Amino acid sequence: MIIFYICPAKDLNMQHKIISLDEHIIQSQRNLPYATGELSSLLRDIGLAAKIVSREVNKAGLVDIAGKAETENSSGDDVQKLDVLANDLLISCLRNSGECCGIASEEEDSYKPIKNSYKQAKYVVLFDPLDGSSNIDVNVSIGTIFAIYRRNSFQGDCTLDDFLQKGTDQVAAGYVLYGSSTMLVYTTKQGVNGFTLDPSIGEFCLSHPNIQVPKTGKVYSVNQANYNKYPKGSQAYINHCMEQGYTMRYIGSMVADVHRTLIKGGIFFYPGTTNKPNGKLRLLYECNPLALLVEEAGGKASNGQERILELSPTELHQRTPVFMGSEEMVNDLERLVKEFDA
Ligand code: AHM
Ligand code: MG
Repeated sequence: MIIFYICPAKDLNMQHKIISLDEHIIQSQRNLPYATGELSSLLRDIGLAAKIVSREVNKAGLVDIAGKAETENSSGDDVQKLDVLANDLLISCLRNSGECCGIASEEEDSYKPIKNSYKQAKYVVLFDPLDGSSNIDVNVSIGTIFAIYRRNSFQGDCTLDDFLQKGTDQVAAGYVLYGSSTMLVYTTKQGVNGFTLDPSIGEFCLSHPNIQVPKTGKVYSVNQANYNKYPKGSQAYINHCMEQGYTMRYIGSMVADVHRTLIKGGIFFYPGTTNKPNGKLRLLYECNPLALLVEEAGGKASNGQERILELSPTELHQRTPVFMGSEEMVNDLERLVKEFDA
């Protein structure tokens, strides 16, 4: 859909061509000679789910919806009511899309096949429906993260192997940030584009075309309170950041911290700790999709030794240490990890 946006007040005589998310998805599909439209349709349905989740997040303070749901997810974290709602909304949008044969979610112990009576859908979707859940109750940015893969099983119900693919096999990935405005950022491996939700027309409009991560930056983002639990290499890198006079920013919502890193440069990291050697963040639906976006935008994403996207997953809810952002900063980190944690 092409929208001509009439600017208010002083800009009354100016008309800007706004490119909506749906229009962008369709245009990108035209660049792929063998595209069938199925992935585009799936992405549009995720966009729709994002708008509904955004609406619910924005009224969280108004209705009795925020707060704990008195359950724990498979990783033992408290589950908030909005997490459950976002999870259910995404599943129902993906079920209705007809293009998705299975989902895996941070909020589900196991993957869920989706049956389609009229066609054999090609794609599986992995997501964290509402990441940064400890920030829900305090009106701080949270996000949805998603990764899309082509199934590698041939027929019938999808299998665990369809989900345990390397990050390099993703066909698309993205996130939705529920912040001071709602943004959807996605890639189909043809660059990274960001869209801001205009609530007055209910459309995601292209606001950040072709996002590029600056090669270096001056912001590091880590939970420094865990310093004494980090391996020597990560400690040495934090010391290096302080010696260089870098600024520290840590929101505690990975989507928001990585979004800032994509736009302004810097490094976001969550190393292993003495009690959790693989850290906290999940490979399949947190680290891989964000690593694909960061790499597609010219940055780097590593577990300290190798590319996040090259890791071979063995479990749905697997965790990994993660370091991502400006290439030069991740290179510095990797050098120190090699020197101190060999
Ligand atoms: P969640 O999936 O339970 O919300 O946890 C993931 C979040 C990330 O968004 C964030 O980077 C990290 O947990 C913060 O963890 P910590 O409070 O240990 O620093
Ligand atoms: Mg999460």
